Amino acid sequence: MQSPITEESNDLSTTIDDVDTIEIVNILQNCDKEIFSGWKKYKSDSIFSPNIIQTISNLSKVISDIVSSDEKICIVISGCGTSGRISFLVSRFFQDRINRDNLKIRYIIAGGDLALFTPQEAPEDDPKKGKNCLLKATEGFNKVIFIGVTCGLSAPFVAGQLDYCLNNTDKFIPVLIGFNPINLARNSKIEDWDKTFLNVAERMAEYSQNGLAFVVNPIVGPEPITGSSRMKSGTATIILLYTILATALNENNINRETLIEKALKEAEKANALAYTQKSPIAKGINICGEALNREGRICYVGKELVGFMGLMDASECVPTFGADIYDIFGYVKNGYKFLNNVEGDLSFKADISLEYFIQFVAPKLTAYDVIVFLTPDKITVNSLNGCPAKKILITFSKDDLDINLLEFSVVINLPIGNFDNANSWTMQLVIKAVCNALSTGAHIMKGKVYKNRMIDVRVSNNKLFFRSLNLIKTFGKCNDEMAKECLLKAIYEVNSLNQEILSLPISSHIEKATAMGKVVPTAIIICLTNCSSEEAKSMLQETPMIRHAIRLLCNKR
Ligand code: S6P
Repeated sequence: MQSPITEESNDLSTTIDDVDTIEIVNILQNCDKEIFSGWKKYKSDSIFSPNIIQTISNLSKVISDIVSSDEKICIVISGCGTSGRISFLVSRFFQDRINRDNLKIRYIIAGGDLALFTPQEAPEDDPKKGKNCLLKATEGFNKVIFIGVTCGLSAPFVAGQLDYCLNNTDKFIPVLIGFNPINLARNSKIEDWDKTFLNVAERMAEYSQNGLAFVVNPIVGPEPITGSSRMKSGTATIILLYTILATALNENNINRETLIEKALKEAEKANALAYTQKSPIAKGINICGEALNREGRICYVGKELVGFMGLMDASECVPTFGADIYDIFGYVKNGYKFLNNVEGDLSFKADISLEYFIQFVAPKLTAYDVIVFLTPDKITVNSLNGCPAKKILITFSKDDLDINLLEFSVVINLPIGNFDNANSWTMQLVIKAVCNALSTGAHIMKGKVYKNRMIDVRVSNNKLFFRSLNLIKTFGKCNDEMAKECLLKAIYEVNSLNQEILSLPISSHIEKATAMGKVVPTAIIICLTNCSSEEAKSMLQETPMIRHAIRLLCNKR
């Protein structure tokens, strides 16, 4: 059975754990290029393909017609994890830019607003919660355009929402954004629900024949770190959402397809712009990697939505690399006031403001830590003068900044000279590519990647449970049954599995595993050596670089 493209290993990145940091950046760039050029036999389904441009154009026209009526309209963008964060990002961007009283643009993120910057992976598995959030967000509107983002065509939370929309097409127009062909949508059982994602996706495709629904699913190729949809799929999501909404809400009477193509080309240019600075990015990866290896922290600081890109990048490292939440964290100027998020000020749970960072976090930083400045202003830079942490500056305007550049270990200066949309959404793409490179590269240096796999993935939802099984199968060189046995032994820290454990639903295994570290590496070692879970753990303690421990054992077999 073919695996979804978003879960395949990318041929271009199989050595990413074994090359120097410049080569890491080269690999990331080559993988990113596939977003625009398409991938293997799916080239005709690339983001630039006529059928995708046509679908975007049709959708944009439908949205444009609806929003120009007098009815109360809501556009809701929804997703889990990175897809939810991007839903927020895009809705927040348009919040300041629409001037129609009858139109609201809202976001939904599984797990609520805390998930905007901390990992909340489990709510992804709940279709009923998805539906309830949708009902709450759309109460009182006559017409709703619902855009559900799930890169892998897999999230039950989004499935529940799309399914509800399909049953209520008088009010809802459902749109599905993702990066697999429909037939590769997830077909596993969803607990306490009677459908799979594939069932919903097929129905979406059927309804799209009559214009009652839309499916926008270009193929962008596998991720550089297998399954890490925060990377290419996240970038492609940003591109699609902005292109759809910017063209739909554009009041000039310009040819729609021309506008769409122009937006896509600008996005391609923005992505390429990030990689014009390979050498400073590689240097930045070295600094961040060293910090993580010495138990230091990486702190992103910035303002506005570019600052939010730091929060987003940081939070994704927890499920992807098994990072601790404060290993890498982001702060944005004016915190929640700037975010203007639905749940309001959550600083009693986590303070994410730059002001808090300057006052309470920075004074405790040492030379082992790193501050990454995302297009900062002079005041921010100056207020952190003298802080012993290493500093990386990412800027579009080094020369206008009028600061002492000697304060910085690295300056990543991105020349935006000939951009139509400078400081607009395309600039978010540039920053995203650089942040993704820094955090991915640093975790590779920390040994959290083996070949191009995230071997320390946190087992925190159903998709990740099955991804973990695949990892154990691949590196433990075993069958499905054995992989599951080893995973459960690692989760329950036992040497044999009793009936009670075996009869528990997958959601219970996930609940137990979510708070635990190094579950997958432990399971791989159990599988490779037939040792006890305790022995596997002590082996990992002796060789903390997980990649080395696994490589050593794999080579022995
Ligand atoms: C991926 C990230 C995850 C995903 C989330 C939603 O790098 O760690 O949080 O965004 O699982 O995935 P999907 O396929 O529904 O967009």
